[in-house]
Amino acid sequence: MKISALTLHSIAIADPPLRSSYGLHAPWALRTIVELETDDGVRGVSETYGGERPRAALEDIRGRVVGMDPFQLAGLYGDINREAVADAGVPGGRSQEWLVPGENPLDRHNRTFAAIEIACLDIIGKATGKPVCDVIGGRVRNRVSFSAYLFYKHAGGGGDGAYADEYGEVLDAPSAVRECRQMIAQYGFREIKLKGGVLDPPVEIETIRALRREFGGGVPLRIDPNCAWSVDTSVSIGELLREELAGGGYLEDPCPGLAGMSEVRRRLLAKGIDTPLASNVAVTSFAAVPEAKALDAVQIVLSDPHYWGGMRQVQYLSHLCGVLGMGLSMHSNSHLGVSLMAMTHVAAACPNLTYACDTHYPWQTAKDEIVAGGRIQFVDGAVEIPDKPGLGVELDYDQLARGRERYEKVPFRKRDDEAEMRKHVDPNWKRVLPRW
Ligand code: GKR
Ligand code: MG
Repeated sequence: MKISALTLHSIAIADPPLRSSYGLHAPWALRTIVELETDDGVRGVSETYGGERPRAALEDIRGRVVGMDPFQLAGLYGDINREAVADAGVPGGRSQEWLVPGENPLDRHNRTFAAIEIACLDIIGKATGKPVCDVIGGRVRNRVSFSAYLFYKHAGGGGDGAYADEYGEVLDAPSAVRECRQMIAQYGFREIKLKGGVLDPPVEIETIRALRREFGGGVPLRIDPNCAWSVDTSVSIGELLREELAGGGYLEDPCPGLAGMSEVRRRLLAKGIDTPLASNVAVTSFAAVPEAKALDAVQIVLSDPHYWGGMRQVQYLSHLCGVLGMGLSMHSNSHLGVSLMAMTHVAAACPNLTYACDTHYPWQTAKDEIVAGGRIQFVDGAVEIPDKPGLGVELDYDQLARGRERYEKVPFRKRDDEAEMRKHVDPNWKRVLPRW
């Protein structure tokens, strides 16, 4: 079996005006849909970051991919990563602090490989009649839980204005509770993540407290300010939210850098507060994991097949975290159903992944979904592994064509939340870390 064609579809999907410490989401998020076809007519698909650079990186390896056997992934990984070995040897040197996901040059090879690997695994699954999670070693769960991923947001549904604004403006604690109630009613989520680092800390503290009052102690809570707090602020918020973040919750990337997180941890432990610290910013590569462990800076690593180098690398990460006594969760970015299924399959095959995964899926709509049959269904906050080979999804080519048309109309080719913030909220806005 050989890959005979590689097709790239650059698409744009509506994205509401969500806030984070990076700034503001643009009305459109960009994605690339990767399609591979084999000489015997099997098609595999994956979804990755959008815009010019991710597409160009995939174009660069077209010659290496077309003609290869989709089962021979280790050789491809080696070839793509050859020049990245020196980068990977810099512990902590690949931090994501200042870069939106998908824009870290040091992840570029992992991102490119992942997009091909996932489509190849879809092909392998279809060729062998097995779901991807069983191809990569076997599932340890049939259903993968996701969390209600809350964002503070401005009013508006994103896109060209023709998208419904399901959640309205969310810029205080009561509206965040309302947003969460709506999301839980629709998807049944049983864990909650709040994207923080947006409003003054007292408002975010009150939001977490209000969520706890509303949903009770049985629903774990986590907050992720993407490094917007200083060490002192992180420690005092850790103290103030000690009860709310206990019982399966965590504090995600409160401040910049492993040294800062290590200090936060030390000072919280000294006060008898054992809230785990999680990260998808300070730890984005294998090289950073031992340092994070040695400093006790991070107790839970957020994996992501899109930039950790695909599904098998996430499984290796799961194993490494297990060996080091660290927990594993999963990070997300604005995405459609193909990414959701890739995340679901790999999460199903990671024994050490015990937290509900992040997903931005509620922020996208049926109007833009490119999976045949429409939106992926959640039951009780979880996605079930479909009883189908491969990822279990096919493309809707009409929807894909609409996504490509939208992409042609979008005036930018790269996510820039700071620029959006200046355009729509405050012309003088600058990202400052830490801000509080
Ligand atoms: O979508 O604005 C966002 C998030 O802030 C995203 O870019 C982060 O990478 O969700 C992510 C996180 O957990 O840090
Ligand atoms: Mg995060």
